[in-house]
Amino acid sequence: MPSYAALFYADSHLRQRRGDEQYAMRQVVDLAVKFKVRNVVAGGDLHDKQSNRPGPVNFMHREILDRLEEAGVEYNFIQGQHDYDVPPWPLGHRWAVHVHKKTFLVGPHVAYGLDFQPYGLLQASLEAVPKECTLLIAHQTWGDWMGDIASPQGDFAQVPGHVTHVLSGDLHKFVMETNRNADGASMLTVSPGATCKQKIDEPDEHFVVLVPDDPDCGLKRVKLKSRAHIEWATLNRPEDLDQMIAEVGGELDRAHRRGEELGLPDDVLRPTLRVTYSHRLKDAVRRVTRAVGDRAWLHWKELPPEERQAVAVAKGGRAVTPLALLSEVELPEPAEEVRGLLSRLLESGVGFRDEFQRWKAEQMKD
Ligand SMILES: [Mn+2]
Repeated sequence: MPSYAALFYADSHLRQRRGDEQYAMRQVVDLAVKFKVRNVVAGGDLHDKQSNRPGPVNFMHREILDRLEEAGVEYNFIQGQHDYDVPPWPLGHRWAVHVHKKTFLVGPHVAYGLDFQPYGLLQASLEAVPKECTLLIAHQTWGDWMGDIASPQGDFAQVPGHVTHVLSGDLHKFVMETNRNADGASMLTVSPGATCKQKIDEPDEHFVVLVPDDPDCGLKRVKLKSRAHIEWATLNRPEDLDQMIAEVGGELDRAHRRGEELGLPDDVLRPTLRVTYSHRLKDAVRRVTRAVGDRAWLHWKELPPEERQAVAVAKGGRAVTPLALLSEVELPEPAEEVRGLLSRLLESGVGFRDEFQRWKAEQMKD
């Protein structure tokens, strides 16, 4: 078995919720110790918010960073859009090292870290990556991947030619593929995905990535254990609902048993169950809630009448994004002005508050 120099994870979104985020971070430390890595590298959106509750911050410092310090495993991090703050949250612990615009060693690589960069600043920051760096640690929506917001800040073709590897947070989905850098050379681009589901429709499986000491060995992904998710087939007709009421108990028993076999802790044992149902089934929520009781976290998705569903169909293979859909929806009058404002806000992504202030200032002038 090759030896591993570093463990990379991203998008842990620590917060006080059902315990999934905390369970994932405990596994990150366990794996770092098990694989005897020299450093854990964290790819942004580590806390869920810029302003956090004391619980998750205490957990991160008193449990995760204390344990890494005791084990002598370095902790190098960058920030994403969600947790971005000055000074960064993890710096409340003496062991954490903020690697934004710094070089540091990750196995055979000289790595370079970049906090989330808005469009424009990213291009300038990429040009400034020192020549000796072969690994970029980032947190961006890349055009090549499109991310979960449809306004990428850059493309892999803008990454300098000396970079051979990019490890990036933000996508909330595992991807490991080859792309071309600015020199047209092959570059391995990796997104580990989030450490647990942040939204109900995100992937069920979650990973961290190990970087080997030997440059000739490949990167290795390791699966984290996660809460089970059950996606129930759409309830269209009353018979579908009757069948679900008859079968859901057995399905939940099986999920519970599998979770116990995996060794999931008590607070991660209860599965999530998403029920998609037609608006015509007026008693679906009441009957399913009664049948499930407290054995699952229920998530609902009511399907609107068919004529309204048509809006979600992509035109000519175009990606379905909020921005793309804006031309399809009916807006209150004055529709053109509303559409203009909405598209500006959607395009500005996380900067929407500033964009709104600019829009407001322009209105005052007029
Ligand atoms: Mn995120």
